[in-house]
Amino acid sequence: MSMNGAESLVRTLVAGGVDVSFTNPGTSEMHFVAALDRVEGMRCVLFLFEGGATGAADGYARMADKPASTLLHLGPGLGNGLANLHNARRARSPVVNIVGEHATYHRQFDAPLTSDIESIARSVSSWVKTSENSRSVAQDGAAAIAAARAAPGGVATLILPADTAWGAGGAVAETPALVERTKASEEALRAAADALRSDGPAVLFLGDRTLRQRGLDLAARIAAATGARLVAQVSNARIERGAGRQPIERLPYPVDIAVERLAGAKHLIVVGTTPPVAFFAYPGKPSHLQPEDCAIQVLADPAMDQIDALERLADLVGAPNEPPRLEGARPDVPRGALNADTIGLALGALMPEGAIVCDESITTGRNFFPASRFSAPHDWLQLSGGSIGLGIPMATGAAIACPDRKVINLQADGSGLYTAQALWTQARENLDVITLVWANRSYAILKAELANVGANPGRKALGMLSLDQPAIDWVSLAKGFGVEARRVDDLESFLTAFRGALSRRGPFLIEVALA
Ligand SMILES: Cc1ncc(C[n+]2csc(CCOP(=O)(O)OP(=O)(O)O)c2C)c(N)n1
Repeated sequence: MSMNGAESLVRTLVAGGVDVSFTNPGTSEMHFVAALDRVEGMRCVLFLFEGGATGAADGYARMADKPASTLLHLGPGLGNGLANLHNARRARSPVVNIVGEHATYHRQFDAPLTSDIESIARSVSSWVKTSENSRSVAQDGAAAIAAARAAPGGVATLILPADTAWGAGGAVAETPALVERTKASEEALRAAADALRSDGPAVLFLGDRTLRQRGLDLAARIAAATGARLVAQVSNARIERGAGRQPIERLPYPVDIAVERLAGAKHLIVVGTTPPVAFFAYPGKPSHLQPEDCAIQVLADPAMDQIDALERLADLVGAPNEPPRLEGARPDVPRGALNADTIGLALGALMPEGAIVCDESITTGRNFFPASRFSAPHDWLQLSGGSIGLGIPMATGAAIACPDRKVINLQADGSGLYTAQALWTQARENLDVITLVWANRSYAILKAELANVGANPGRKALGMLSLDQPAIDWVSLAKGFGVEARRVDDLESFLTAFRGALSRRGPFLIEVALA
């Protein structure tokens, strides 16, 4: 069948399992948009800012375990989407990142939207290619899917000159099969087992696939046999947790407390992540979080088969066949004042089974984790790359990946304002997302950071961290984007509003007054 390049690409994407496209297109992508219309099986979701589309692609990939595509408009559109592609890269989310470009023969004329797209793409992409013609574009699309899915998962940027889309002679290409992950070496396994058996406290430092139920069960069995502690990074792409699942502690964000948590550790066995480092350098504080004399063994890096490594390690250390059974109850519905502690308890008490928690809480959520230890089983997704403005888009993508599950987005107000227009996409697609906005009307974390870096803030410096003049009205904002909303300023009304939002479907936003 003869078709243009764009159509051959869309058909290749669908055949390769990429059947959602998060888009903000322009003129150079019009043939792709037209092809989306002609091809069955591709769901297209419009965002009003590219950071929404890229953050949604991240959230989608974390929950679907496969890539969606984006569709962005040349270098400027890609630039707008870059911060959340950075977060996707840090989460090791597979993303087929499609960027339109001027027709090949037009580029030489340096038209207004011309820029060096490949250079912009490179900093966040594991694979970058500009298609050359309409006959090879489908092959490039198949290669992009394979590259995005290649372990550990990454952003594959396919740049699509307009004439490769409208030119004729396209044919559907087959996506190459997934390459199997490499296995941990016998040597690394023995070193890890020796470390676990030797004197001195050991930490199993876990990330990526080991934070799903299977990995955590294995890790808990190893811990039961060896006394090792299970610890995860500050921020993780996805943790499966709640009743019936094995708990894991996360390193805290503040350097001093993180260093304290790892104090005394003699061995750190790393699986599915990299050794812990501080988010930032601070005068007089270390960059590494583990003690100087702590030996590090990397058993399996994120690209490797982490579950196989844990299975073999469990055998080697003679781990019990079953993980420990841990009994506990979710917290009671709290009473009293509305603050971060009571909100954490309310979440722990009311979170429904299968909830997907998207956590961009920043300071308000620092202590939420323990209260949901025994909540109904759920997933917890964090801001893995530290680039704020992910929460609302990530929740949107997660809701598209898992339409039968409740998404609860824990959203700090300052961060939410980077990409608030993704609420409109939630309304347009009628997605089942509750957004809880922590309206402290400040960049609270940065007030603490001023002190941490040893700066001496004056009135002007503090003014850079306040969002209260004028106060931002989230209820009006949400309603303007078509999302029902309500503001609460005491615990009773929070509980009523949250219960109400849980009992209905569709997007709802609660502005929680914390200032
Ligand atoms: C893209 C990006 N821009 C700026 C920053 C710097 N930054 C980190 S936290 C923060 C403010 C967070 O404020 P808010 O979301 O309201 O959370 P709070 O600190 O009040 O809990 C800023 C501006 C960042 N991390 N990423």
